[in-house]
Amino acid sequence: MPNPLYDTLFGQHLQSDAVFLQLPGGDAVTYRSFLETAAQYAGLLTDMGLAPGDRVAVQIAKSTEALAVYAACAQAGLVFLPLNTAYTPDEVAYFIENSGAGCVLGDDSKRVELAAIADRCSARLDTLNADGSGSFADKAARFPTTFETVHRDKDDLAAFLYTSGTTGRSKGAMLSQANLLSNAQTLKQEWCFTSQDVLLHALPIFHTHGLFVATNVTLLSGGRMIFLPKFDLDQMIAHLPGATTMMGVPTFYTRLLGDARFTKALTAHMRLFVSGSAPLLAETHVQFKARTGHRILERYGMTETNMNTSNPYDGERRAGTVGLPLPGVELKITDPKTGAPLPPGQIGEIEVRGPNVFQGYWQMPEKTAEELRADGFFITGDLGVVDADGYVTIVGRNKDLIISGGYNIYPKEIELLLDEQDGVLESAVIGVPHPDFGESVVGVLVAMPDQQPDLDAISTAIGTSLARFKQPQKLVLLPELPRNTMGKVQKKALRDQFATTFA
Ligand code: MCA
Ligand code: AMP
Repeated sequence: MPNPLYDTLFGQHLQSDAVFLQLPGGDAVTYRSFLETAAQYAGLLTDMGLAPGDRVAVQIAKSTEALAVYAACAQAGLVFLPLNTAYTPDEVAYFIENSGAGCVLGDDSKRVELAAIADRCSARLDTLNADGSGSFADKAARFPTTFETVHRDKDDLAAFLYTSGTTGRSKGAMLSQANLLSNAQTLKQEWCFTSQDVLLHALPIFHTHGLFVATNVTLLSGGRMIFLPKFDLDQMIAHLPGATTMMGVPTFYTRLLGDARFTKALTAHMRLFVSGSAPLLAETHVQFKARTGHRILERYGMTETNMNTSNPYDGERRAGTVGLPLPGVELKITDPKTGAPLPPGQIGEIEVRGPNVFQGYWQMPEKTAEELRADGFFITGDLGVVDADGYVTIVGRNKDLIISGGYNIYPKEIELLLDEQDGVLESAVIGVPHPDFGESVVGVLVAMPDQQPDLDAISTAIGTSLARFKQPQKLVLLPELPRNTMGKVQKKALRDQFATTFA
């Protein structure tokens, strides 16, 4: 039965004995064996009573099996909802509750906490560990290695990815089959991927970059991935000779450049290096070219839109720009106050429209209406400018967002927790330059009158509710927060004051 996402990305490889995943220990997983595992998972998920459109929340370490859950959801018509493995139980509870997930898959080490959440939300819980063991794998082993693909339409939902908000809680971005497929097809074409490609994959697979960009493009091309559990410098250096392409966040590139083993000879055979998720400094682009002879191809995207722009494969890759709108993507720069289009050369808010743009936020029609215009343009919250040749440069953000090592951090979420701590009157959370992560988090606190908040105790206290990467690397006390005449906290002044904290 037709199911565009499954058929196009996965189904075409059902009989293929080509290698899909090359694991660091030396094992190789063929397309056929990967899809047999996925079919068993699809059989089990369906047998558990999950029906097309139901959500499957997954907080498991990067592994062949974790990726097979994605394929299984596509085949069974379920909505895949991957979660950062760094999220604390408090954070996970919200996603499960908000999405109404019918099933939760987690690591055995988190079983107790997840069981309490699943119980409360009437969701089924099973475990799946990085080594492929767990109750889910045990049960799935009894299911056939073939599964009759569930009929789905291109406009049916395929995945939810949660993205934080400037105010309030995280929002579930609803992505349809067509959203994912159209972008994968465009990127394969634009970046010239073929079945001969071997992608060095060290990104997490719970976000757009590692899952929908890197993995979907490889699947569509029938290529192979060297599938590393995470970014590790020694592993990257060891596996680069076997790769043809690599995708990473800027931290990957600065870390590689910081290692003397990363040489022109090591990368001479490479076809393409892609960077995104956070700004790549022009300086990094230039250093990379000088060291390796390669020009990193920078592109720009979002959870809600997948990829919007890309520097050209053939043609000039301009340092400091995110390139040109991808085919099929309309991009305009608008006045943030009025929404009126601005001419080339003027800075404004970036808006995009195209088959890549998501379907809205799950059960949040007001939030959706605030960011997705009735005419289909999505207001990105990024500030940019388009030059005479059509190249887009991102010059800042109209949203209060910190990007650390490619992970998004919304200050409001941290400020709400800091404000609750003993002796704290108010707080402001800012991102300041960091040599490794690009930006890092500083929490600025104001004490209640005659109180002396214990900064170490506060760090520990917020640590139980916030993923490690969101926790401020530094907390400081100020007598008061700088405010403008309207009483609004001047975060720019704070960013300037603390700019050299991690220099
Ligand atoms: C780890 N830590 C971090 C981060 N990652 N802190 C701040 N920001 C981070 N990104 C913490 C760890 O918990 C640890 O804490 C300490 O920093 C040192 O860890 P380290 O070993 O250095 O980190 P790592 O494991 O090497 O990870 C760094 C990383 C990783 C490789 C940059 O964060 C990563 O893979 N980032 C990619 C994120 C990504 O895929 N983003 C795409 C989003 P402690 O030692 O104190 O416990 S999709 C997106 O943005 C859009 C759609 C797009 O355009 O792609
Ligand atoms: P996310 O919410 O994780 O999808 O992050 C999307 C945000 O990451 C965008 O709105 C941008 O602010 C930022 N981003 C992604 N790619 C780039 C890039 N190449 N340069 C600058 N910022 C980027």
